[in-house]
Formats: sequence, structure tokens, C-alpha cells
Amino acid sequence: MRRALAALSLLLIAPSACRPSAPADPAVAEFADAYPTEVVARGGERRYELVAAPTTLPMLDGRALAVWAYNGQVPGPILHATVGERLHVRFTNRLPQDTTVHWHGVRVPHAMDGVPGVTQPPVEPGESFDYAFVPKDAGTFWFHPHIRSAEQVERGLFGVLIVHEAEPPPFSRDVVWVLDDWRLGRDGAIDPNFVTRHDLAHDGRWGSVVTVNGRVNETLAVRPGERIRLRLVNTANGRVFRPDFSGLDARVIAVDGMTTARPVEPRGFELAPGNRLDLDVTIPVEAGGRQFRIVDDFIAGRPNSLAWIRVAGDAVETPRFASPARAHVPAWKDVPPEPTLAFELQAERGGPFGIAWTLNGEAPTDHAHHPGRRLPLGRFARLRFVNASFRLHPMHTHGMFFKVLARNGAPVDEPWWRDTVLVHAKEIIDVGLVPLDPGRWMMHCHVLEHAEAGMMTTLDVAS
Ligand SMILES: [Cu+2]
Repeated sequence: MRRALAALSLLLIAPSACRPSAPADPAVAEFADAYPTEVVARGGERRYELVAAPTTLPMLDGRALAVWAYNGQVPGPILHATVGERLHVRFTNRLPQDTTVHWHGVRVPHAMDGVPGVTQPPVEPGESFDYAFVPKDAGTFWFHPHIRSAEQVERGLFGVLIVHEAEPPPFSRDVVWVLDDWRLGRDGAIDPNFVTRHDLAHDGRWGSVVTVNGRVNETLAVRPGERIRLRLVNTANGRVFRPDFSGLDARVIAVDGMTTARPVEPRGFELAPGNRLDLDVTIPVEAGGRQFRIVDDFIAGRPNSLAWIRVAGDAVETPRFASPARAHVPAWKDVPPEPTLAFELQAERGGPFGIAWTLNGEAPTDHAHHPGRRLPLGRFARLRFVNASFRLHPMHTHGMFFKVLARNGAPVDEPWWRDTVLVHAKEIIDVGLVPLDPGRWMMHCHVLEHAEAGMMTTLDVAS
């Protein structure tokens, strides 16, 4: 039956979305069933114009803040597509610097990945670039520059891409919360000192003003009984959030855009830079008139108020349906026991910023000159991150998802995929993956200052 369905879906694939062949190895085929290698192009196209430009906006606590914005908004516009639709984004750069757009977590064709010198030339001021691809996975993704990102993201260049399921679950409401922080100078403007020695000696740039959707104490007004899909995205340069939803009926249903195998208790989830969490939140019918404060408690004893959920109005009927869950989860028995590639995460003196962050002793600061490490296409691989430092490193892969297999040598079984995993001080994390898309994919720390100071490399996926 499955074979017949596969044959049918092959007939429906548009030529541009067609992949050369299905994996022959049965274990890999099982993997590909959970993490599709093929996308059924359903036709249809979403077209967007995206312009990056400086502007001034009422931000944070309502003050006028000079920012760099996509389409005059911070966060940038929410782009929508349905899985299988073609997304076409005509991007124009009106910044005083080169830039690109990277689609974080989206398995795009290599030429659409937005990495200067690797997948495309930089988009110069006044120039345009057309990004076009068919998203393979439904979920919560985001986009941001991949040039001088420590400055460009901090100044406000980030936006969310929602790829909807073909038949979205009937939530009462779909809400995006973009979590961020801001470091301001004495004049109240964004501190223009980027990639400082202080940032490099720590976990990147952590600001003193924490915002959700660009506002301090964002408030979401809901009615009793509503069931909400709440999509959290961490766009901060360095800050890790640990949002506490303990007062609410909330379950994690997706991590980094990908549906979990089952709904998961949100307590203790660490949302590192780049990470996303989708929550299934039900507002109790009897909660009318109440308000719930959502707090970030990543740093013990120093909680940050993130947002409020204010319940008012007439109760609505709660939609009843099973939380979305991933039907197929592959076995990981074929992952090699020893690492295919291992990376030591460390710092050393030197480089253009005075401190260099290294992967196996290398700290290239130009995207085009990465050493490149080969990963075999369509085969199970194990990557090992050995954090030799005392700082935090959220390690991110472009073009592929992975699963955490072990922490400090102890097996773990997270029932979800990731594209970014936080490696704590002195921690060793093993992840498993099967690279399914050929190309030179970036792998880097998503503390943007660490990445700019060298903590980037490439995974060269080839057969
Ligand atoms: Cu790092």
C-alpha cells in the first residue's frame, strides 16, 4: 500500500521539486518516511515583496527607536505559505550594507539558502534577489540576514515564515511570539558597538530590554475556552529563554518547526537563539477575567517578564481534536556508534575581534573559506559537539534536521527533531542525522557574535 502511495505521489511531483531517487537502504527509507525527501507540489504560489531598510518605529515601551526593518516592521512581516506551494520572495536591499536572506530551518534548494560566497553573491545596496522555493515541511520558521548578522539581526532584521499544513488543525487562533532582547546606549538608541570583546568573552550580546513582538510586556487578549497555537521564536543574538507556562494548560507540539512525536510538557524547555517552539494552549472556560503572566526563568533568581495572556469576554467552545503528532519516527539503530564528525568548541586569542571562537582550532571569518567536512548523502551520521569552553553554544545546521542522541555520553531520547541544539559549558552532545540534500551547508553557533568570530564551518553533503 505504501509503495502504491509513493508511486502515486511521484506522479504528482512537479519537475522542479523532483529528487533523483529514493534511498535504497531500508533504514534510510524508514528515516525518509519520517522526514520526507519528496514534496508533493500542490500548485499555487505565494508572492511577497520584502524590502530591508532603515526606519524609526515605536518600539519596546513605546519609544521611537531607529532600527533596520523588513517592510517597515520589527519583527518583519509574517510570511505564509502552505506546504507544497511555491513561495516567491522578491527581496530588495535598501540598507547601507550588503545583506542576504537566510531561511532558518527551511529545507530550501542550496541556491536559496542565503549564504554569501557559498550559495549566492551578497545583495548589494540598491540590488534585488529573488528567493523561490517549495517548502517541504509545515511548521514555524524564520528568516534573517547571513552577513554581519550580529549587527543586522540586532538592528531589527528578522521575520517569521509559517508553513501551514495542507489541512491545519482547527485551533481557535494562531499566534506568533517573537522573543528578543535589546542593548541600548545611554542615549536610548541601539548600542552601535557590535561584536565587542565583552560579547565574545561571554554568551554573545545580551540586552537589558526583553521584548515579545518588539514590545515590553506584550499582551494577548483571548476569550475563555479558546485553544491557541502559540508559536515562539527566539531571534536574540545570544540570549536563551526558558519560558514558564506552568499556570496554563500548555503542551509543546513542535520543536524547530517539526511536529513532536507526542505532545510534551513545556517545563524546562530552553529556547536558544534560532530555536522555535509551537505550543498547544487551552484557556480554561472558567478563566474569564484572569490574566496569566509568562516569565522567562533561564537565569535563576533573575526572571524576565515576557508577556501577558488576558482572558475576557464570552466563553467559546473549545475545539476538540488530537494534538498534531508525527506519525512516523525512525529507529536510530543504524547510527554509527562513533562520531562521523566531531567538533571541539573552544576560544583562543587573536583574529579580527581579539578573541576567536573555534571549531577544531579553526576560525574562518569569511563564509567562502570554510574548511568543509564531508558528510555522505543519504547515510546515517553521528555528529559530536565537545564544548571545551565555559560558554553557551547553540549549534545550528542549515539544510537538515537532526536528533539529539546523547548528552555527556548518556543516551537521551528526545521525541523531536531540531535544527539548533544548545551545548552548555563543558557539555558533550551527540546528534544523529541523515543528510538528504546535496550541497555545502553551513553549520555554526547561533550566538551571532561567536559565529562572526569564527565559529562556523560547512558540511559538504555529497554521495
Ligand atoms: Cu557559540
